[in-house]
Amino acid sequence: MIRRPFGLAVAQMGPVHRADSRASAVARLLALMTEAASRGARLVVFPELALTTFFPRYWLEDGEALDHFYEREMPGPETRVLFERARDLGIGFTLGFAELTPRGERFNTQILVDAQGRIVGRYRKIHLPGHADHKPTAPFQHLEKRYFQVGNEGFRAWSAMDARIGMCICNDRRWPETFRVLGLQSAEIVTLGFSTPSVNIHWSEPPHLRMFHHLLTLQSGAYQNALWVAAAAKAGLEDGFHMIGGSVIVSPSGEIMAQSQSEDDEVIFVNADLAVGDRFRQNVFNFAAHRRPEHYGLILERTGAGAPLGDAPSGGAS
Ligand code: CDT
Repeated sequence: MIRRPFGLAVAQMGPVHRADSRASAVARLLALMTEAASRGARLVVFPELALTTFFPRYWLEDGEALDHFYEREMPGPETRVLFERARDLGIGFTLGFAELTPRGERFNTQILVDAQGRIVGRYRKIHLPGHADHKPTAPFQHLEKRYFQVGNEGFRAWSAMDARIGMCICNDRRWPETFRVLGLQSAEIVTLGFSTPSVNIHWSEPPHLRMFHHLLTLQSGAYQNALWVAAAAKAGLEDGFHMIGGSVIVSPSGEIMAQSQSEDDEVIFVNADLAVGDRFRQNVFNFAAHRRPEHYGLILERTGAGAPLGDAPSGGAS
């Protein structure tokens, strides 16, 4: 089978502190983009909420202190240079940021920008973790349910840069439906920006499971849907709050082909052969040949887990 090489880079960011300016974040993104291009990347993946600190950890009243973290236009005065540099370097990118629309809607958003500097795709995060209420005794907040609405544009893949590219954000990776809906659009690459606190505020999770589950979701999502996954962390200690690193590029085999070594700004790169996905799509996960959606009805009918179907009067073995 003919190889289909695609230069794929992930740009991890170290901490962005609350007092750091947009301009300093953008300068770091430009340096990472330039390095990715010099290594042969056609696409570089940036983290979730890459332009600011991970502000959902703070309880903020409505008003300027909160609005400060959102972008009202994209590109805007401070981000336009990213689009111009991408066009000059001939590299595409994905970028995560907080979006405030003209109608006042707030989304946790990621855009796909092609090598001509044009926005060709937009994803608004669907699985919003955390809570909406103030938890004053918690070590920190996770207020995505307060600061963002559920994304209203679905999971979509786009034909761009000679590939089919889908996007998702952080907590989305823990839900297999995310990757399946993108796999059913023949996505070849799924990009993901993430910011994962090393402490789970919901329960006393054994610390080693944080990285294990992160990688498990990406590797299984890649394998079960025959696609490349490129995942970019915002990592390290942001004003004393720690986030895991573990930026990776995963092959459709489920193998990790590159992984970050630091919790700082760092580029990882793989010359990804998209034909590997073609082989897995044809020989292992040939959806058209083997899927049985007539038996998957509960996935659409139920949100939470309910009673066993076998308990229903007609549900027992005969
Ligand atoms: N940013 C994000 O989605 N983080 C979540 C943490 C959830 S803990 C409340 C994650 O799944 O990594």
